[in-house]
Amino acid sequence: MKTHIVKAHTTFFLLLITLFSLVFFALPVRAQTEDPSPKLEFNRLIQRLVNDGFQEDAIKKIFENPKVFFDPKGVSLFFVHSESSLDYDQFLSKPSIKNARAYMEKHKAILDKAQEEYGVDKTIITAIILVETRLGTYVGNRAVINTLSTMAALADKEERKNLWDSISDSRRLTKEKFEKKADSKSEWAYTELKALLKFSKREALDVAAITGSYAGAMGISQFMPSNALTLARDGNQDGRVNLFDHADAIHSIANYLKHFGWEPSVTRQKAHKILYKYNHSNYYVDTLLKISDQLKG
Ligand SMILES: [Ca+2]
Repeated sequence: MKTHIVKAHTTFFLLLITLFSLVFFALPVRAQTEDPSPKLEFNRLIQRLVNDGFQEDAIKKIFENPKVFFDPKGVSLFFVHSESSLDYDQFLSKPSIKNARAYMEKHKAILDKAQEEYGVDKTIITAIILVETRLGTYVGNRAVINTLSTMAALADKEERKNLWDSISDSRRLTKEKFEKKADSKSEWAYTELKALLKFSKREALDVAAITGSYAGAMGISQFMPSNALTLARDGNQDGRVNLFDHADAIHSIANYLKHFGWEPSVTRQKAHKILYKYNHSNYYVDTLLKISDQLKG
């Protein structure tokens, strides 16, 4: 009987110890994974946004989301990306032009409507969609908010040092060039981040779920948030601007080109100048014009 009680006591204590250990060791782990992390890297950025008029609670909530994080690896591409590695000629291949023709056929009604409404040739709209996202099939999978927030956080010297250290192996640039780029790009990213926050709020989108290119360009048209905010259009007239929808993307591109001076009788020289705004590369613009010529023929 006594042995039985002792055994029961021992079992009870063992159970207690096990339970205690489970609670004691499991809690901090849970806390690490489920608690919103403080994300010290963004503290100054959050304060700056609040100073600039963004609602503190809403901003803090966005940055508490586990999907929103400092992403040095992602933005390192800004510093090592080189245009010389791009191959735009691939878009002039026979299969590529054939795909573009099929796209024009599939979206004929929308393209015709946009061409008529904005006076922008549908072949140039299609050329942009082909080169930017392979006709809407490659829209990028990086969280735009992470790209822009990380880049914007580089306004802070400490965060800048973290990034410099983390890209030390892949960099092909001097510290001086890096600093210069970080100066200009952090301000640019801050402006785009503010636009992204306004755009997602206006369109009632989950900002953490918006994906894009390494530079933060979004959707089928690869618009930066500042352009999305002002120049994007609701092509399918469902009351929302969704750049991942073909009708909205097509109308948005047409509106963008019209905004910068495109008209039905646009000269080649003027067309070049307008398209250069979309992407600052002569190689890119020449390719677009060649694609457009082929699609006209
Ligand atoms: Ca729409």
